[in-house]
Amino acid sequence: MKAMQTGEIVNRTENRPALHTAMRDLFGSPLAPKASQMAQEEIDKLRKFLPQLDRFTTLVQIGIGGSSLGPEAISIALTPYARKGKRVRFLTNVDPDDGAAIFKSVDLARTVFVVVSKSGTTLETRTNELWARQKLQEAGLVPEEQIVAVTAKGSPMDDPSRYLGAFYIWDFIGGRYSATSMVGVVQLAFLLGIEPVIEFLRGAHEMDRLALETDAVKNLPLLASLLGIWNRNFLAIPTVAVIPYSQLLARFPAHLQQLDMESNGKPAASPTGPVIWGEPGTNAQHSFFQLLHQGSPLAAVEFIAFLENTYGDDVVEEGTSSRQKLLANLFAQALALARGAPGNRGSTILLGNKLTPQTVGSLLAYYEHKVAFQGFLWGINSFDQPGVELGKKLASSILKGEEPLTLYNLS
Ligand code: G6Q
Repeated sequence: MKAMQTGEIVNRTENRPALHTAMRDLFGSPLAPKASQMAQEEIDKLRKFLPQLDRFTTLVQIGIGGSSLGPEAISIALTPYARKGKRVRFLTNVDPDDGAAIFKSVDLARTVFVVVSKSGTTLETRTNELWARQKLQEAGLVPEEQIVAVTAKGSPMDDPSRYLGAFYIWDFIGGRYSATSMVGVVQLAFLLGIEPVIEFLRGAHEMDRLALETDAVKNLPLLASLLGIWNRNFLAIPTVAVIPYSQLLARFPAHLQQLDMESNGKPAASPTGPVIWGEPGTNAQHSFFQLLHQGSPLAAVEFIAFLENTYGDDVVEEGTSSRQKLLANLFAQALALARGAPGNRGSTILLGNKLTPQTVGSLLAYYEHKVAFQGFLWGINSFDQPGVELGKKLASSILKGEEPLTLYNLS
C-alpha cells in the first residue's frame, strides 16, 4: 500500500464517513463516528416513509450500473424473504424494449417507481424516468405520487417537490459500492420490510469490522485479496470465474464484474484487475466448465455455496436430497480442477451455513473489501472510473451533433 494513498484514506475518514460504507454504519463506524449518525437519520426517515408504499405491490427501480447491479443482485438473492404480494423489478437500459416489457408487465396503479441516480444526469435513467412519468400520466395517475428519488444532494434530481419521497446517497460513495446505501436499501425495505434490511446491514457491518483485523490470517477479505494477487501477478491467471452454487445468487457475478473491473481495471506497473465472469452452478458445469478444466486462458475459480436450503423445501431422489447433489457437484468440480487432466488448477470455496439477509450483507461487503485491498496493493485508485465517464460524455456529444460521425444518422 502506498503511503500517500493510506494518508488520503485516513484523512478523509477522520472528517467524513469511511470511503465505501453507508447505512451499515448504523452499528457504529470505527473510523468515522459521524457516519453512524448520518446513517441513523436516513434509516429513521425511511422507516417513517415506508407505510406510504403499502398500497403498492410492485416497485420498479430505474437506474443503471452501480444504481442497479448491486441492488438487483441482493434483491434477487433475498426473494425468499419477500413480504407476501411484494415484488421488485429493475429498468436499466435505454433500449426501449427494456422499458416496454416492464410497463407491459405491471399494474401502473399499484406500482411505485424508484429513480436512482447519484449524478441525476445519466442519460438512460433520465430517459426512463420521463417515460415512467408519461406512462403514469397517460393512465390518469399522478407521477409526483408514485415516484421516489434517490440521488446526491444538489444533483439535478434533488427536487423533492417532484417526488413522493426523496433519499440521499453521500457524494463520496461510488455507485458500485452503494448497494448498502439508499440506492439498494429503499427497494430492499419495500420487498422485505425494515427489520430484515437491518440484518442485511448488520452482516455488511460485521465484515467491515473483520476487514479491520490486523492479524492477516483472521482478515478474510484481506486473505482473499492476497490470493487474488497471487493468481493474477505470480501465476499470471487473467480471469476469475465466480460460480455460486446458489440460484439465488444468479446476479452476483454481474455485480462483482462491475465492482471489480470498474474499480481495478486501471493501468499500473504490473497487471491489475482480472476479467470477472460467471454463472450459477450446476448449470455452468453443463456450459463452459470444459474450458476451466483443460482449456485456456486459465481462470481462478471462486465457488460460493450454502449448506442449508433457503426456502426449506427439498426433494430426496435416489437416496440423496437436491442440496446434497448440489454440494457434491461443487466439491467434485474443485477436486477435478485440482486432480484432473491436466489438474493443478486452483479454486477457492466460500461456504456459508445459510443464505440469509445477514449472510448476503457479509458476502457483499467481503467482495467490496477484497477489491479495495487489491487496489491499494496495486497502487491504483479503485474509486474512480475515467473510462466510463469519457463514454458518457461522447454519447452526449454524439446526440447533440457535436461529434463528427459520418456512419450514422441519429436524427
Ligand atoms: C459505478 C459507476 C457507474 C454508475 C452509473 C450510474 O461505480 O460509476 O456504473 O453507477 O453510471 O450513475 P448514476 O447513479 O449517476 O446515474
